[in-house]
Amino acid sequence: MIDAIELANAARAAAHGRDLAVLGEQLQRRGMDVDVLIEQVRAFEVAVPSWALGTGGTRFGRFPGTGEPRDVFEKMEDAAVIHRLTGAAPRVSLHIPWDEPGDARTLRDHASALGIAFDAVNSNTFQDQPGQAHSYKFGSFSHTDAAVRRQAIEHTLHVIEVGQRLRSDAITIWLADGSNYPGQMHLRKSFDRVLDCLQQVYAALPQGWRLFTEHKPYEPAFYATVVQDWGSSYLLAQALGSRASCLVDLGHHLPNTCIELVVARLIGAGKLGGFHFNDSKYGDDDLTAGSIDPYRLFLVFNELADALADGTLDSPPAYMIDQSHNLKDPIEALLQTVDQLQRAHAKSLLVDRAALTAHQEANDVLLAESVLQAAFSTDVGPLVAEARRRQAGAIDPLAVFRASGYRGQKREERAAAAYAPPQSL
Ligand code: RM4
Ligand code: MN
Ligand code: MN
Repeated sequence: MIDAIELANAARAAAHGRDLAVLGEQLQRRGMDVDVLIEQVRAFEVAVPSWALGTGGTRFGRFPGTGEPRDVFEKMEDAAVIHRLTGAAPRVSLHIPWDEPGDARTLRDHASALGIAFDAVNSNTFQDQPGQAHSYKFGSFSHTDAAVRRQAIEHTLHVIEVGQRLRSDAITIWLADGSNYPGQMHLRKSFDRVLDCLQQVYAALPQGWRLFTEHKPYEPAFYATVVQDWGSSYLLAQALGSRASCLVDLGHHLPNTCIELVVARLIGAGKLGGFHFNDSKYGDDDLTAGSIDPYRLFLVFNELADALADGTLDSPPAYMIDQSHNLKDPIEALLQTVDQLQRAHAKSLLVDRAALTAHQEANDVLLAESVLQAAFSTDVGPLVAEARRRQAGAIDPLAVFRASGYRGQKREERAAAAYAPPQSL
């Protein structure tokens, strides 16, 4: 892949150089230094979710492609391809037990040999696992039965332990807990029980670890979800302590919610921990980031850029992807996603903050909005491509991936031989 990237970049070098020069000149006229921007885009990193490396599905069906990874070790190979091509995806977020590594040390070594490390680990108390003593049918951390709650806590502690062996330093907790009918669940007591369980997990959090609470308005609970909105998530993170913060999944908002406002509020409260990037049209659709509403994605990044520029945030929150690739090749979809995120991030850096502030202070609605539109409508393609090139990635990752024949090769390898797990397993 490395040779293929170099060859493809060389073939595109002249045209790319010209495009970049034109953009550089434009930006210079706007008082911006393209090299500084390129370095800022180079610093952007996002984690790839282990569960998005295979084809996803809906409750109506799943249509897997061929040559997909058969286990978490093969998922690391695919993640490494995404990182090599983009230079911006050096970590994987694991979902356990979906991607229970068995011997975590072996997985860490395998991943690290491929240049991949681990981001936040994710617990799963929304599905029953074979052999499990108690069912999560009526909840996990919110369950009325203390034995179920204990089992869910034990699982979460296990996920943290696996994460420690993988050298991860954060856990994301999304709970499906909720009710489908009025009266089914005591609305206040269920929340108190969730907080109590989270407090037990928080008390056991290893040094240097962070805990992210992730809210979601509905699904699978269709009447009342316990951690349904950013306010509930904030209450939990606040009650837990300084190492707990909120995770914003872009698909976890009721229609028309102003997500950038949610982001601004959490930044203001010092409780924005991280993101699950994706896009949606109706609900938690888990579509490719930037595919439906790229302006909204830009406006979210704009809040981050603003808070980083004025020092409200001293470092970016944890950037992670949470998508379900039902139709696209998962690697291709993730390459497209990273590119979209890099573009939104780059555009947010083009916002003329001094002008925006001046127009806001003067209540000049039109010019204030125009500042954002000027940044959003700039074609940052050459800038993002150059950032990737300097990261030893590809100017055009998707073209290199398609030309490499990687999926075809894996189709043969992964179909032909019976799967041989790495040796020490
Ligand atoms: C949920 C939520 C969680 C993800 C699961 C698979 O809707 O987004 O982050 O781990 O789906
Ligand atoms: Mn999520
Ligand atoms: Mn979701």
